Amino acid sequence: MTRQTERSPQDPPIDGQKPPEPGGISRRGLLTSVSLAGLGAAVGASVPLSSNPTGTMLPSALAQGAPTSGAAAQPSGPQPLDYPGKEKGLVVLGERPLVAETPEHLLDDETTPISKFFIRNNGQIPEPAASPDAWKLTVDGEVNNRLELTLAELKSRFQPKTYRMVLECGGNGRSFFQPQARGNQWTNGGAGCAEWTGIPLSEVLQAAGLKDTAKYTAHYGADPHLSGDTTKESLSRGMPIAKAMEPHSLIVYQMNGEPLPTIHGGPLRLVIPGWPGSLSHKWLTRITIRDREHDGQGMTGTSYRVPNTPMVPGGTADEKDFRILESMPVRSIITAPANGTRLPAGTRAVALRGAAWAGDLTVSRVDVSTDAGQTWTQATLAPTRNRYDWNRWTAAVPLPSDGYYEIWTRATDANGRMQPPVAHNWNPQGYGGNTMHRVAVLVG
Ligand SMILES: Nc1nc2c(c(=O)[nH]1)N[C@H]1C(S)=C(S)[C@@H](COP(=O)(O)O)O[C@H]1N2
Ligand SMILES: [Mo]
Repeated sequence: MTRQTERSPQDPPIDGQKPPEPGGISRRGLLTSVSLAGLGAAVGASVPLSSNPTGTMLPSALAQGAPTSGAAAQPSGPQPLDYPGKEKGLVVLGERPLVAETPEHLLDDETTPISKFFIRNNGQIPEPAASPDAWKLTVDGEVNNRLELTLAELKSRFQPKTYRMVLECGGNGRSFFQPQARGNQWTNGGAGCAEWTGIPLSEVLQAAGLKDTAKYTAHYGADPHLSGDTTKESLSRGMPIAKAMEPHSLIVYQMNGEPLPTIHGGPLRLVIPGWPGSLSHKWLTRITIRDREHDGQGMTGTSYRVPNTPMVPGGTADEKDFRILESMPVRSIITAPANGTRLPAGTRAVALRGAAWAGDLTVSRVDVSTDAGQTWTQATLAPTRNRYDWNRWTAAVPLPSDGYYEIWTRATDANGRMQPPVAHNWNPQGYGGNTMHRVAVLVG
């Protein structure tokens, strides 16, 4: 199949515009009547800093043109989300299918509330299930006992587990690739860390009895294809049996203690932590066990795949030389202060908060810099609850004078691999973009 699962033809055209900075300047009441002529045109009452400083090596304030006539000049690019139960601060990256990301400063909670959790669809959003407990899941293929379980049976037959775990879109960080890669232009907001309650997939597969020939899963859900064509899947990915059997791979029916909302795949979804979010199939109806790698929608071509041999950025891909993206790369974000924050004149230090995670790996350290990486300060990592939880981190950095600063963060994973300053290993659909996160602040 050639359809690109991280960008469908129905997506609005990418025009390179970045969302307006929804940051907390005016909300913080620090900047209600101050002129900011020296930094260019203002976006509303915010300091006119790029909401996406990492997209370029230019200083944040110069990284992109800001609208020239204040708050009324809405950029033609992504818009604030207006969706029931969701914060308006989420940013729409695509309307059909609906895709919205969470600006980094809205990921400041220990556990991401449902209202702030990013949304990624490849197809239509199904109607809410009339009676969730009657939802049916079929497990078939290379198994000894084909299972057909209702959600009620699933709950009564197996012991539930609750884990707080990061769910991250495979394309998170894509917007930092140059030239632009195909797909939704995620900054760092295609990720969140929620408490997921469900049944370990391993227990259900054990109950089904895996045959010796069982190699790979294939996932199917109830979301209709965007075109309405019932012979097409919106998405159908799969994983090696070993990943499916990991204790943290769950069939989930609760999010943050609430019944799983429809927009997040309710009543039933997979959560396969550490690997691209596309494995965490929503509105899950069937898992077929295969004797070979899956070839469904999103498994082939350059979808969720990265090149073995480094490509010329923007060049032609040799799809034969691509491998399936498995564990996601290490990433850290600054969740406070928000990009574009203005601090009172004379402020001489700023407390930072953030989060870091590393796919299947743990995070070994997080460092922050206020001088474009010339010097670094090590952040303090809070403990995680399990290997797929994120590390919250804190740090304090001095601000020697008034003026403009960029704060950079970089995390290093347990294998010693650190986030790069620029997106590395360009590929047509922009996977693995894990550049250091940068926020700009203005003192005085
Ligand atoms: N059935 C179905 N499941 C799906 C998708 C989809 O389009 N259809 N999108 C996947 C992708 S690409 C991601 S990143 C996650 C996003 O989950 P969320 O919308 O709950 O944040 O769901 C995955 N599960
Ligand atoms: Mo995704």
